[in-house]
Amino acid sequence: MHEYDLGKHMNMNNTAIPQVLITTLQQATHVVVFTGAGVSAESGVPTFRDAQTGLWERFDAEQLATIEAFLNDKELVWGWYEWRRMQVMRAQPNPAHLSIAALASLVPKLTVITQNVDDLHERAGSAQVLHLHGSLLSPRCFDCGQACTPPIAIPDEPAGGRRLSPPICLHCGGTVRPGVVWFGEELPVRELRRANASAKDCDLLFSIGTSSLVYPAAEIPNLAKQAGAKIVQINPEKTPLDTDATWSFRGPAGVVLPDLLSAAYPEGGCAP
Ligand code: BV8
Ligand code: ZN
Repeated sequence: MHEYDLGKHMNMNNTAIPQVLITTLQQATHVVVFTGAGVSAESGVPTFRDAQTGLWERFDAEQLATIEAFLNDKELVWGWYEWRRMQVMRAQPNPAHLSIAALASLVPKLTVITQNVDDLHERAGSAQVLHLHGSLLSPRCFDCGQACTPPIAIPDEPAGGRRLSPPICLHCGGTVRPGVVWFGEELPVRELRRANASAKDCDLLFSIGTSSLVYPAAEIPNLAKQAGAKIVQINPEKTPLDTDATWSFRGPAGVVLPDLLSAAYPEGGCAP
């Protein structure tokens, strides 16, 4: 595993990008970008494992992101998701999202796979994003599965959040739930199948801003590696992927990705 070192290709943000990675990216026919909550960190959206605050500070996210937590206290859990949705709607895509969107016009084929439940990739311009863990913006009925449009008005949320009653399904009168995949729930079959197929087909996979702890999503970089792809990890912290990554950049995605694009595409690359 190559940890990037300064000095080789100094450029605007002083990030060193190895020439072999630049060439690998320039010659790639299919690039996969696999993201986690860290890619939205520089947009001000807390990551999944950041300590909870306010009303939820006594919980781990993993305790709240379960069907049991919702059935046990719908108002507490629905309030958490609405508070998170409001944070996302107030956030803007950051240079990491914009670089990933720009990459689509710089490589022959790009597949974006995300574990995130925000829409910042889409708002940055990425298309056909594969959401493995659902979305904050697609609540559905707990009972009949009918899609439910999220409440339009963003409540003027107190900083610490608040308990909120989930909406009632207009189709069957059941309870609306967040449109995310909870722990213990199956991932969407179509998205996971397409994500796995892309991982096996690509020649270069970026794993960006994920602790690489949640399965089966965390399997995706390994599928790519086993199929012969090179793996680039971008994360300020160490993760279990360190041993399998070809290159690991210990830095924020919003700095490393623009550097990488400007090093690989000095003419075409855009500094988002
Ligand atoms: C299932 C939606 C079975 C909800 C989420 C093996 C195989 C299969 C399952 C399991 C298995 N082993 C264990 C399991 C069970 C479980 C699991 O994986 N548990 C873990 C904790 C061990 N998996 C499941 O339950 C899955 N379901 O397997 O069902 C089944 C099969 C058939 C039929 C029925 C059932 C479901 C998992 C999905 C759970 N839902 N999210 C919500 O959001 O509320 S997962 C949740 O974690 C988020 O989606 C998040 O994206 C995901 C991963 O976290 P990260 O994205 O990595 O975020 P995190 O905060 O952890 O890390 C952020 C990283 O960013 C850090 O490393 C940080 O250093 C870095 N960073 C910070 N700033 C920056 C940065 N990086 C770059 N730049 C920066 N600026
Ligand atoms: Zn219903």
